[in-house]
Amino acid sequence: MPSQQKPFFFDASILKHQSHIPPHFIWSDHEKPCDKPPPTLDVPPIDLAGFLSADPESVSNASRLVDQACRKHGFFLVVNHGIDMKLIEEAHKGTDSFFRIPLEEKERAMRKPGEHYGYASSFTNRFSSKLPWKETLSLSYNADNRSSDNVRTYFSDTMGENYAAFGNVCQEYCEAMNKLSLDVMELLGISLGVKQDYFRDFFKENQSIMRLNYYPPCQKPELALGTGPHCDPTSLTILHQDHVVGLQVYVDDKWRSITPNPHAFVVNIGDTFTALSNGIYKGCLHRAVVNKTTPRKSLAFFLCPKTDKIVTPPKELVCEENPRMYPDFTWSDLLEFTQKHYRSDMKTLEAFVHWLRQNN
Ligand SMILES: O=C(O)CCC(=O)C(=O)O
Repeated sequence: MPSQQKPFFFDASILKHQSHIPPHFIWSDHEKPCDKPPPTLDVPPIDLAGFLSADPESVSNASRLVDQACRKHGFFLVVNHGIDMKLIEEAHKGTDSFFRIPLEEKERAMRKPGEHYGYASSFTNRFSSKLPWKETLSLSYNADNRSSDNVRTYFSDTMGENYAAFGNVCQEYCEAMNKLSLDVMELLGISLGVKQDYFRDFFKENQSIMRLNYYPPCQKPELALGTGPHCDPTSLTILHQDHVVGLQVYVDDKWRSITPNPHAFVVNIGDTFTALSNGIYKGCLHRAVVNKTTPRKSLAFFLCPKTDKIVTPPKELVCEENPRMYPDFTWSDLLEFTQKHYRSDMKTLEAFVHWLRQNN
């Protein structure tokens, strides 16, 4: 459980040069990154354009590959996804510029206690050990049409009009991720053998999160982690990495690297979808490592249900051989649990279910 001591101040522009890193960032021996980069994981690339063309062979191939990957480890790649490369490049460029501005300026968007959006570093973190070597900017995206401008507005309101252009890029990027994640939900509906539109409809009014991750160089990369080992508590993560290696996934009791590919999105199942699939699809333990010389960026879109929607599996996924594995809950309950009571790790879902049962 979290230690609630005073948080440590993280100014990346200073820390990235230090050869002695503060103890708050040092992980225990069994959790430290491997000495050499681990072998890569062969993640199946899913041809989304083929799937969306409704060509029977492409649909059957895509759903078979997704089904195998999600039963085993919960990770796959999507290629031919239709997202404009220029938009992806602009999102990376804007992210780079944002994190390079002085700390005082980034602090205008500082995440406030109890909120899950805004600028955060270990300075704002509620923990004081095993701190992640990174800075983040989290944005709240609401797919509901009535408030569809929320990302753009957030930037102008907190950072001022100079950030309007980047606000537009992030708004557009979220809208593109919203579309892509609903397409993937259709694929997951088919691969799980429920109605094709079931999960697309479930997530239509999603209240999701976009997170820009920035990992400054670290002079002791063998002691620190950019992001500690965790499974995402959200439903589906769509991640775009820049060209710098860093993402690792734990499969078959080993850490494996996921090689960056500018034309692909890395997709992974989160705890909420594991519960929705009645435990059939796994969320996978992953982490990010840092390096001595090159900053690394990743853009993560976390698809989440509308906060008050009941997370319960469709009846087709519950049977005598596979009885209900998790109680009903809402995303708002799980979000509260991870924001106030628990630091996301590989056991979040288990701990959450225990907490729910104790509190009901
Ligand atoms: O940066 C990465 O590759 C992983 C990021 C991640 O796991 C997260 O933001 O939860």
